[in-house]
Amino acid sequence: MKAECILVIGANGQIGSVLVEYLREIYGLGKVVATDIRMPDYPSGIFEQLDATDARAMADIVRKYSVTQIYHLAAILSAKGEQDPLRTWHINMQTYFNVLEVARENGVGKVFYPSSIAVFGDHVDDIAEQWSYLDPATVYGISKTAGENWSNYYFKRYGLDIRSLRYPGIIGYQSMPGGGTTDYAVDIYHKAVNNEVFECFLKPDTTLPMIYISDAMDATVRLMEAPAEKIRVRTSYNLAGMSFSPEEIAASIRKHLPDFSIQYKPDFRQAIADSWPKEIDDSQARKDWGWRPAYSLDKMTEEMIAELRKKYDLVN
Ligand code: AKB
Repeated sequence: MKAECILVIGANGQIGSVLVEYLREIYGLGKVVATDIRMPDYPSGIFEQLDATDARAMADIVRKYSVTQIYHLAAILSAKGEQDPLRTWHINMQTYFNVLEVARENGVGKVFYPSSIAVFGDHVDDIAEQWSYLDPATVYGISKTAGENWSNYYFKRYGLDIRSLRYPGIIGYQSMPGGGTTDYAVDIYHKAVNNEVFECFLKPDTTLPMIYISDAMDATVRLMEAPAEKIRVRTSYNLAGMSFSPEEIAASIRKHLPDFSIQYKPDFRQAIADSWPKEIDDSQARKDWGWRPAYSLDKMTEEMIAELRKKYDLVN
């Protein structure tokens, strides 16, 4: 059996920084090559600086380490992407085309492509089904929809084993998100444990699909480890953890921190959130490769508060 060597692109981001550690625990420290355009604050394990728009540099790293799997996490997210739509399209698509071509030309066995609930738009009411219509409202969502279709094309045309999840908003204590519409649901915990008032950029009743980071890591590796014949969706799988609104997460936090206070000041991100579904039907993922989330809102809140208290040294 060929030994795995995994390349993670965008390793310093919200998902990447946690995923690299998770993969190293599973496959071994020397088997995961972390790359990012920025140097990490605290390098550990193998790290290479990589601008993923540079296909030649990416190919050099793939050959240097005999890479067998690529997790491509670099992207500009929904809210930040709206500031410069053409640049967002360029970065999100060029980096993915490079991954697809480098993987194809160098015999990389598997590719992970993160898609998003941002692929859904106004034609989905409250619940997004696996095969709901995709009419994204943001350039980030348009790029993810295109990426899903390119994944399917490379699978069908070249047999490249690409697997993908439509991530909801991801919430974790280890790292901060940047440039997303669901970011409020991470920031709120940081403000709460530090006894600060939280100013929310969404309205109180804006329900969005979310997932706890441990569930997101489990889903990602479970999908990548599933036998190829179980993977029946080659665009991207719907993935759900939980759904809640700002007023519901605030109520969950108040069970631990009764004085927590939230104020609402909706901005341009409200329109993005309004274009997304409230809930995701992930029954196809459950059926095909046995996906089950472990975290509810309250279970996540308990862990987030405990971990952030440790992080901020607020244990007693
Ligand atoms: C965002 O808010 O842009 C991301 C996403 C849902 O893909 N977290």
